[in-house]
Amino acid sequence: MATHELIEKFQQAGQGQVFAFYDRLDAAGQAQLLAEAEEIDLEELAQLKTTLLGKSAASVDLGDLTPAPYERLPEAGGDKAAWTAAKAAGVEALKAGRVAAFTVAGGQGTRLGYDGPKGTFPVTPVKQKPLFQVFAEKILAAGRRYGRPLHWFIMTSHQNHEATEAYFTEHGFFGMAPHKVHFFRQGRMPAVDFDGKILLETTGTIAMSPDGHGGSLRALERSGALDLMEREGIDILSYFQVDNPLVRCIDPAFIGWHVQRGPEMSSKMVPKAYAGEKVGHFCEQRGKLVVVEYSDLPAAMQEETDATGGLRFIAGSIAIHILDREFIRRMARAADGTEALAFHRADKKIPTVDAAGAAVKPAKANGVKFEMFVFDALPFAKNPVVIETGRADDFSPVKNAEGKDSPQTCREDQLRQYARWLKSAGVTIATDDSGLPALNFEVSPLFGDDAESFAASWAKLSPKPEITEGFYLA
Ligand code: UD2
Repeated sequence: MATHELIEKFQQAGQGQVFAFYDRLDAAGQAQLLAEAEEIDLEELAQLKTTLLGKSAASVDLGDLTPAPYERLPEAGGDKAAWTAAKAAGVEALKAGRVAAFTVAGGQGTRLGYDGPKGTFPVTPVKQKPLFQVFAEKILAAGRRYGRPLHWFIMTSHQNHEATEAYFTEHGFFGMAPHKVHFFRQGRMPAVDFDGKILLETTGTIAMSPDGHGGSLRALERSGALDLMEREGIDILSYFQVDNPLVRCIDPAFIGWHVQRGPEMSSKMVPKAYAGEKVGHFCEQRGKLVVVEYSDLPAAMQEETDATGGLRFIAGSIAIHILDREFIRRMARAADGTEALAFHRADKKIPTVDAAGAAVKPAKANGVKFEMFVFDALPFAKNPVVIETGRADDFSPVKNAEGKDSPQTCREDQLRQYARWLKSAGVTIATDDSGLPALNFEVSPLFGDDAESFAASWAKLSPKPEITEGFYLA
């Protein structure tokens, strides 16, 4: 679009303030501002002004919510035969090369006090492998097991895209074939003030921020990832977050449940550990599956108990999903808004400039950021299925520098897992009551990434090694 047309479009939309200082910028500055402006969908923004800005920040529809049904694990009373059949179906899909891994890695390690793409944060007990390496080795292991090396899609953000790519190059893609690892950037949304006016961050830049992990659906389409999947015969995307090294990146039983039910999106749940745990809640609402975020579900509902005394809204979302390729495409293209993911608003302190162009550091929230959440696609999916997973073998995120969900809790959960694997392979190892071994050691996912594969590799070792402090099993 020609420069004057673009500026005029903004003026007509009541957003002319974006170019208030345009004449003061040098040519490069002008070009940058124009490029940012071009990213903005003014119609979408105008819609958000009517739909979201009128409401208070926390107005989420809580009507008619009931707990969502889910498939229980066999050990929790689920149908063992159904789980066995699901696993077999998942293995089939993997052997047929229908599956790819997908990580949303747009976030930085801000809460961790870590400066850099979160996937580069070191997490394992001995080798201090970064999150990305743990996933790469799990994906490699699955490729070897099923005879079909997997593709891995990684969504980055503007902030960390170059750094992420450089990191993989520097580390030889952690053993993966570079042509199987695909990086693409997520989209951005402008921040607006409470009247819906786009905020400038500086006189020459717009206050832009990532559009949330829900933006992954659009970004998968826009980047050509869906077309690449189609060319490669991949129709199943295994979705997980960058912060959780315990995740089974490729879980045949989960894939099988998805395949057998023929749904468009599937999710894993864990029974919440305590009422206030910071996870989303799987609920049903007027016949649809929905996730209600912890920050949106009133404490009274989070604490509600059922007839057995357990939490009524027990099903916690740990952000592990499976998505069907064509479902993603449909959601990404839903331009008429009927099936498009809704935006959530977050009121924030957004650094900006005043009418004279001087920097303003607001002391209280002065505007709104917009984000989409991937789980908001669930109500649009046909026959979505939620399955239970064992927390100890699927979920231990690194989110905070200390306390809950910290590098320490995550390291301990990895050690407990190794100890359980050793135990089930017949090796005795001293642990405390929580199953935490006294020794610090590490198992590479390439040696074993679940009890079964661990036991198989262990059986082949002769002589058996002694597990000592700092031992690494690779
Ligand atoms: C998320 C879920 C929560 C629970 C929890 C489990 C939301 C809103 N909440 O909480 O219900 O499942 O995870 O750990 O999702 N990301 C991007 N781009 C963005 C924003 C996020 O790629 O624009 C990625 C980020 O890199 C990370 C993931 O999404 O991998 C989760 O982001 P978060 O840390 O904001 O989510 P959190 O911990 O609040």
